[in-house]
Amino acid sequence: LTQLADKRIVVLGLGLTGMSFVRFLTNNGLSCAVNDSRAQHPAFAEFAVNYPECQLYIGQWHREVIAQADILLVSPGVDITLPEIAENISASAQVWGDVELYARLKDTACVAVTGSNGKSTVVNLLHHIGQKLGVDTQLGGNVGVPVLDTINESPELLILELSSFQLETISSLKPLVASVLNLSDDHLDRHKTMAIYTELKQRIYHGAEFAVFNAEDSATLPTTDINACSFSQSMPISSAPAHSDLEKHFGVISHQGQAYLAKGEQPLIAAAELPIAGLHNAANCLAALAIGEQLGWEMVKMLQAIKSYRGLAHRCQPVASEDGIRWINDSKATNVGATLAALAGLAPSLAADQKLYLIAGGEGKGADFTPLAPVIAQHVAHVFALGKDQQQILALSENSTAVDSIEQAIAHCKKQARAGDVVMLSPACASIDMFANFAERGNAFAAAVANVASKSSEEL
Ligand code: UMA
Ligand code: ADP
Repeated sequence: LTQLADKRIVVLGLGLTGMSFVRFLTNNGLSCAVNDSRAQHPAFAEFAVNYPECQLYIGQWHREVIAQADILLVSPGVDITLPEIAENISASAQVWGDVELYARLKDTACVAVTGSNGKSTVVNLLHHIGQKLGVDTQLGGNVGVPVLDTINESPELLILELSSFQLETISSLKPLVASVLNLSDDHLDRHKTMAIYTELKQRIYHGAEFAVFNAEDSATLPTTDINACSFSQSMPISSAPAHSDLEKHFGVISHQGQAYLAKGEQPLIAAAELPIAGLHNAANCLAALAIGEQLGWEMVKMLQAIKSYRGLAHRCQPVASEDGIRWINDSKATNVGATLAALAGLAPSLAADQKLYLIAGGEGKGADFTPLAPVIAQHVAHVFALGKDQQQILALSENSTAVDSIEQAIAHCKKQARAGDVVMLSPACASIDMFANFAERGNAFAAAVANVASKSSEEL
């Protein structure tokens, strides 16, 4: 804590992370100034009552407040490259995110996982496996648990989900194992280019003892010299990937006429036995197994534990209904890569006469949607487009219709779809133009399905 004593500390952003900074500082007898660029929020009044020792500046980024900071503690959603922030940071100031501050204060054994998609699934799966094996694991980071809120606990292993936003302000973390699962276009409205986004994701390997990377995604290969092993979801992997060799490679092989997850040539578990469907989830399981093995976890026990994992809500999650239509909530698909994975994962389960309807659109974050066009042409009967970037979604297919709401999209789908068909919400976009978050969007989908499920097409 000597690093913080007698320093002028400024916290940027008053969301989950900002509040965790303030709680941590005040619990340790330190005060701070907080700057949030929103003009108003119910949290502000509450803050003034609960933390009278901290000053709150709102409505804009306050040049003089930022300029005075010896230590700037930054929330991940705050873009420190904005001129009104960057130009005012003193040359001698330290700029830390919450994970950086945690790593400077405590050296809890940890693993760190990033990637454009699959992070939450992999960290939750690792946590599940760890618990089944009797390891005292704890989740933290982008998964929704600010790490400073866990600083008084001492788990055997901290399992961190890290976003590119968080990696931007991390330099002291030393994970036992670090992994970049995959890289596709996301958050380019903030990071501007894929090169910058990739460089930020690669930072997870700095300071790590071991890397687990995706052999089918060259941008995930560590650019630093580090011991590593790889995983991949398609078979066969023809040549040993760099940094690794086939014996250490976690992939999918054909065994007794079935697809099996395997380590090298050694079959581990039939893909059909996995509790979460789709090839992308096979990749997530392989990544978790590779990470777990590196931690010294016993393979047989891990395979047993995987079977009792239940997937997370809003990720290719079936919504119960009695009308025979397969309604699927993939609201967490907030970028193009996730929707591509969901379509590719679902398509093999469709019979020739079964149709797939897609509901997509929202805040596109500056993404290039065109990779979706050929996949939609191949697998999707009709697209219903909504939200801020609706026009870009409509442009992907001639078989598309603009809708104003999820409810309207579902009413259209209910009229067109027959028993056995699939209707999937997989937006390829963030939800913030229409909803508080992806969970609220997924819940709206499930509620609308429940509402129309019992109605006949004529009643709609
Ligand atoms: N703020 C401003 N001006 C800005 C941006 C933000 O004043 O320009 C303020 C806002 O008032 C906001 C506050 O800063 O309420 C804090 O915002 P934040 O956006 O950093 O959000 P937190 O509530 O601290 O939550 C963050 C992560 N959010 C983001 O990175 C956007 C959460 O990930 C994470 O779970 C949490 O820290 C704990 O680590 C969410 C997320 O959407 C799930 N992550 C992105 C993703 O997964 O794609 C990266
Ligand atoms: P993240 O935490 O990185 O957003 P999630 O596990 O929450 O990842 O999954 C987000 C979305 O990405 C879901 O819609 C899911 O279907 C899709 N997805 C999950 N794993 C992968 C993967 N390995 N590759 C591509 N898409 C994936």
